[in-house]
Amino acid sequence: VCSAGDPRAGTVMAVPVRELSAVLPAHDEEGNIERTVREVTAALDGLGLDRFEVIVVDDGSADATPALADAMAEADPRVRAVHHPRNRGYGGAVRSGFDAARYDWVFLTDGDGQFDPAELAVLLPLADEADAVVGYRRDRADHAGRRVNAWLWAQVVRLVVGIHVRDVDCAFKLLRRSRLVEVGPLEADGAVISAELLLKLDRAGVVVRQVPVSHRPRQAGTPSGADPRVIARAFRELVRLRRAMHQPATALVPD
Ligand SMILES: Nc1nc2c(ncn2[C@@H]2O[C@H](COP(=O)(O)OP(=O)(O)OP(=O)(O)O)[C@@H](O)[C@H]2O)c(=O)[nH]1
Ligand SMILES: [Mg+2]
Repeated sequence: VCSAGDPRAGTVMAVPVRELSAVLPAHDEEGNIERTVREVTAALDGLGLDRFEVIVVDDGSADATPALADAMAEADPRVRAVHHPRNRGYGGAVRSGFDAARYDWVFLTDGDGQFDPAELAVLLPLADEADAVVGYRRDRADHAGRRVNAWLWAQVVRLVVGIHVRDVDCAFKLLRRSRLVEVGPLEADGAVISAELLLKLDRAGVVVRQVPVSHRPRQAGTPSGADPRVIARAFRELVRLRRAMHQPATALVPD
């Protein structure tokens, strides 16, 4: 099979992405992070980019993740490690990854290896027509309970802030960095960051393309999406986001 990133496909010249910063949030991912970084690096290597970097955002991990991230950064100059002294949450990790990114395009994916970075080749050519190319999970490789939770959450997000993207929380996003800078600082520390990001991009008029991607089971570690504190924070931040997004609009309505 010839993918868009494959020189045999003859489309490499058409790909507008020449340099890319991959951002990988990682909280206690000692069982996954090395494999994930290796896979991401190999995938990016195969795309014929001019330059790239892989940024591991260790979000105050209590396991071997920080040491592994440092060792990989030491061994490969294209890998960088960013550390949070304390755990800040998924949104905090995404934000510091975005801040650390130096190249024109940012590829956000999870440090737990649930996505296949080779599929970035499918997203890249679409960057020609959209400044945000985001994945949606064709089939979620999660347990039924987790899937129900995720579905409910997606409905709540849709109702509360009105986002019409198929899979808001899919951690497979290619974004033009200048548009990230343009939308201004993101504020959520938790899972709401994904909704905040898409909402702000939409308000800024950024064209978003959606692409089906695969999703693989977690190989090691435990999912934290169902942690009651994570959920409580998500709801708090969702309400805050709604307020923030609706205020300017109502203020502009002439009386
Ligand atoms: N949950 C969580 N994840 C974090 C945090 N900081 C960074 N991450 C990373 O964010 C990514 C997504 O978290 P996951 O717990 O895998 O969430 P998920 O993929 O929606 O669900 P599961 O994989 O089923 O847990 C992973 O790579 C985590 O390591 C944090 O404070 N909480
Ligand atoms: Mg995961």
